[in-house]
Amino acid sequence: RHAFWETQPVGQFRDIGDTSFPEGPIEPPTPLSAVKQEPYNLPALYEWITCDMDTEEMCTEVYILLMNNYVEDDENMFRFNYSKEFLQWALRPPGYFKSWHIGVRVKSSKKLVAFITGVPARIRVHGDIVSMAEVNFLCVHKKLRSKRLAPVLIKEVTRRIHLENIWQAAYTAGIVIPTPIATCQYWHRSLNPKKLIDVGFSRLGARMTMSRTIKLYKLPDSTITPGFRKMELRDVPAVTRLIRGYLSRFVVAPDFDENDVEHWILPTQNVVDSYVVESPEVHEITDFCSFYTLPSTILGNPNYKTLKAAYSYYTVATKTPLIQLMNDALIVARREEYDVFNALDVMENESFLKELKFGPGDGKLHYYLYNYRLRHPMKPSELGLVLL
Ligand code: MYA
Ligand code: JJ1
Repeated sequence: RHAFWETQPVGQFRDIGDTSFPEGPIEPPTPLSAVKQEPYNLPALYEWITCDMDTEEMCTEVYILLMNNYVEDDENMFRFNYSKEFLQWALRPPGYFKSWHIGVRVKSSKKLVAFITGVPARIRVHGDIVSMAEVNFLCVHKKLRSKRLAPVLIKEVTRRIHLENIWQAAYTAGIVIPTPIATCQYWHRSLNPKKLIDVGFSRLGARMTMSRTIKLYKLPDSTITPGFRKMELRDVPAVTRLIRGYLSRFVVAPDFDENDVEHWILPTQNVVDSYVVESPEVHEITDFCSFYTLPSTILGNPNYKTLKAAYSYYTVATKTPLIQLMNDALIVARREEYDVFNALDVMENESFLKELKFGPGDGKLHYYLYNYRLRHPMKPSELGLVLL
């Protein structure tokens, strides 16, 4: 069934429910000297490259490969269109390794035809903080599909991660492989319902007219929470305290320090947006919310080229009601001309989705760990991790 995944140190379907396995690493680390020193073999026409994401040229090549070949919905109507600025942000967090940004070129033409990346992260699983790689942006050009190139890419990124003495990884996918630690549901909140309906992202509900639908999703022009403002560099210590406290409740969550928060949460134009609530009385940061920007190309629509989507990222409410905080996030996203606000049912998100008029999408997102076994699969609400 899974000729490749059955050979890998991941939970196997046949072992589900078997409580005789201990939680933790599936295989122990090997000495670094025992890690294969040369890259895996590629078919003869192709060659490995390490992508220097500092250069505009390399970023552009990766951007174009992904723009034309990355993830689509099940009816091939939309394709993720990560921006260059987003890729630079996602791939260069504190302590990143250039060697984990891996491309495959055609030797003769130098055309980039495949890609895979890792970035380092500390992830807590129950009480243990584990050094991991987050693996993302696995992509094989449409013309080279089903030739078993993906397993070679995965083995090569694994080898390069092992060379940095890291033995675990976290990743997500829209498909089911051995074996999800959690399966999450995508939810969508229309901000620009007319466009969403025109492009086939959503449908007019039963007994609904366009004007009733527009009214249903209408939002106020200004946010409601007093002291709600964009996050600034000076907020990093307070936001770090809030997020660390909050994420400690979940079974699997990142272990963010101030450097991580500065990179991952502090606003970056057109990439990630964050807002804090500064209590007007005592100038204390009591809450924050964040979302990242990931447009999708609309495939084959004569009138519209892209769908501008915001994705709920990390949110912590200690004083403001979570529903009110997220409603303010919707208000700023609408004001900044996002068409839709997306969220997964992770963390406490279920508590606001229905009330704020999100509806379930047709997509699921499965979460995975490499070389780490969990005794029980998790509910989405036990997951404190959002991958990009
Ligand atoms: S998820 C996003 C993945 N990208 C896309 O969906 C973009 C569009 N699709 C493509 O580019 C291709 O279809 C891809 C597969 C490249 C996905 N995760 O080469 P093949 C297995 C893991 O003939 P292709 C993301 O980026 C498949 O089950 N495995 O197939 C996170 C089969 O194995 P098996 C996948 O369609 C990535 C084999 O590959 C995925 O031409 C995390 C078939 O290979 C998938 N998304 O190419 C990667 N899709 O026979 C794992 C297919 O066993 C990281 N396959 O079923 C693991 C941790 C590594 C680091 C460890 C460090 C310690
Ligand atoms: O965006 C998604 N689905 C949309 C569009 C569906 C188009 C036809 N297939 C959707 N729209 C309904 C919205 C509606 C708004 C009003 C309220 C009710 C709902 O459902 C889906 C997620 O739902 N996205 C995808 O399928 C994209 C791929 C998801 C897997 C991602 C893998 C990520 C890789 C990680 O590295």
